Amino acid sequence: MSLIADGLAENPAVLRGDFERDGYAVVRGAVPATLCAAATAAFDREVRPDRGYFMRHQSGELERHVFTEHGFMKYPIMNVQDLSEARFRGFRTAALAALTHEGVQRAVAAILGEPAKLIHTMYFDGNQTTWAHRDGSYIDAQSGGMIGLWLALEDIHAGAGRFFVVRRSHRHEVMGEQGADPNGPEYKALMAKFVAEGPLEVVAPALRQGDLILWTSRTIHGSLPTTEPGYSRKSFTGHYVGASRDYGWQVETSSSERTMLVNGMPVVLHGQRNARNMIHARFTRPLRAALRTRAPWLRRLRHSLK
Ligand SMILES: O=C(O)CCC(=O)C(=O)O
Repeated sequence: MSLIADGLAENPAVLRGDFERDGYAVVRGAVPATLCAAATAAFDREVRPDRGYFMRHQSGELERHVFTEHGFMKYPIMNVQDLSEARFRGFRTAALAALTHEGVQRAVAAILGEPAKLIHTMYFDGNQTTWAHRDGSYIDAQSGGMIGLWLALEDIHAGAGRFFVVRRSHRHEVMGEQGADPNGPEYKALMAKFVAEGPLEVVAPALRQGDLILWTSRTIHGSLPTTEPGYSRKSFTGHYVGASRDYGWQVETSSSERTMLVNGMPVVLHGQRNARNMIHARFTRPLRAALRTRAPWLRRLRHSLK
């Protein structure tokens, strides 16, 4: 396993070497505990009690919170940078401060070879048991090279459903994955089989508050099933590309180019896409459902008018 303890600033070449060889690396204590705690406290204060709609990673739709039996938000929020500043100011500010913190910037720049741009984010509280996947099947820098980063906001308990990577999978093809829909059951089954049956090692490092794990856009990763549901896995994910690079979606038709600067780092805003999804979740979907429900009544009415 690639472990870099504190010596990162002095030795970015070691980090880059480990990352390129294994497809991932761990950086200890990159973000101060106070900032991690501020983010989770702001989540509890502003976001957890909110009954509105949030963009979700699993469905790609705006949905209300679903809570686990222990009261953790089950499905992560996608793109915290797009949250309303008026309603979630404390959480959004702390989230972006953490994901653009100097310790994060140094780690991603060491790997990218240039300062980074943050293109996609997530916040985790409970565990959705994320299916094994390569990020590059969904989103990547043009011609590859995006980095994923998971920041532990608390000490992550072994039973909470730790983040895992498949070591050296970035250089390994999975038979049948080419052309499979990354949101479809075939892709997910192929990846799950590959994780379960090898031949590569699955690694789920113990991460403490403020630690990072970074991985390539081709490294297969996900989250282990939760075995002790009383533990949360509070964390952020950030996906970064070199600031001079464009990015693109494999699963979307267009990519936002709108950015804001946080701690000097460009952060991509996906708000318009959210607005479309909001209209869909609040109006189109319920209207379609209502029309479906009323269809027999409409049919009867039409029939009696004939
Ligand atoms: O922590 C998780 O559940 C998975 C996160 C992930 O897949 C990602 O950030 O790309």
